[in-house]
Amino acid sequence: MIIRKDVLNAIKKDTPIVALESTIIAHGMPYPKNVEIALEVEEEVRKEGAVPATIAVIKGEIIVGLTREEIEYIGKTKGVMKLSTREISYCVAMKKDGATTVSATSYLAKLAGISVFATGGIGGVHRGASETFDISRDLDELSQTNIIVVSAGAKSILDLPKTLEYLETKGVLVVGFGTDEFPAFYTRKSGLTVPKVQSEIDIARIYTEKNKIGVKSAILVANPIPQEYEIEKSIVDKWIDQAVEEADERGIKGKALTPFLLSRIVEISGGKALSANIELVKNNAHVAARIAKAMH
Ligand code: PSU
Ligand code: MN
Repeated sequence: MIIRKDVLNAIKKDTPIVALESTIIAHGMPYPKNVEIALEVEEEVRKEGAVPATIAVIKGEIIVGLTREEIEYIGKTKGVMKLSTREISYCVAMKKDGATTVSATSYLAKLAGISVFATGGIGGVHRGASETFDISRDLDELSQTNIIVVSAGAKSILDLPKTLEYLETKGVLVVGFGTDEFPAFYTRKSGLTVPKVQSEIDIARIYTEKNKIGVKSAILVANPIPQEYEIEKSIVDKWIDQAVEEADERGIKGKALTPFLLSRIVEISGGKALSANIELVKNNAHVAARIAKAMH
């Protein structure tokens, strides 16, 4: 594993670091906007005085703290693998390029000694999972990895009630950042209740208590999209229902399903979904950096 110098320094000195994923770059947003956003998200972390560490595999090397050029490479190269935890070793041994999902990023961040990670939305239990068994590796990885993940909840491309049930079964604490409602990515509301925290200090304290009693699972911080960028639920539901229906008709499943849905939603929305996505990811990076600071 290559840990870049600024990240390694921060790990050694125990100063704030925020891990960032790369699937959102390679498979979550279109080029060149994806690269622009990835760099802006890193800037958001730096502004708060924390060090960003974007993680990916390039030509078989695990890299923690991609350079600008490497972010560009992951953002525009065709055929970059989408890595959940199980594929990391395959990608490394076969000397391929891979973008890390929430599961692989959590795993590698923790391995490097990083405890805070910001993303957009996590994977979860897909609609129709009782037939397809499609439950993202993200959920089980969070149950095994002692890390704090900041996300804007999850998109309703997933079955959100089942996703929360599964997280409970797997022992993952979900808290709402300034809210007692689990946010649904583009919208602040889902109708599902979660325990509320007021600030980054609360998160740091929960993490400390969790470690004192030896609970090893992650804390999922559900951070709603800022009000001014929120999209009305009835509009979002239409985009998502159409995308899910198209995936069904075209028989898209497994690993390809989430990337297909993400890109179709951006297209169907005429780019509106992308703008909201950008804002919520930046907001998550900002909150994650503040949590990382509160832990020191
Ligand atoms: N959901 C989003 N945006 C994303 C993803 C999910 O709203 O970018 C990405 C993340 O990298 C997540 C992965 O970890 O998709 C989950 O993929 P799957 O559903 O195949 O497990
Ligand atoms: Mn899946």
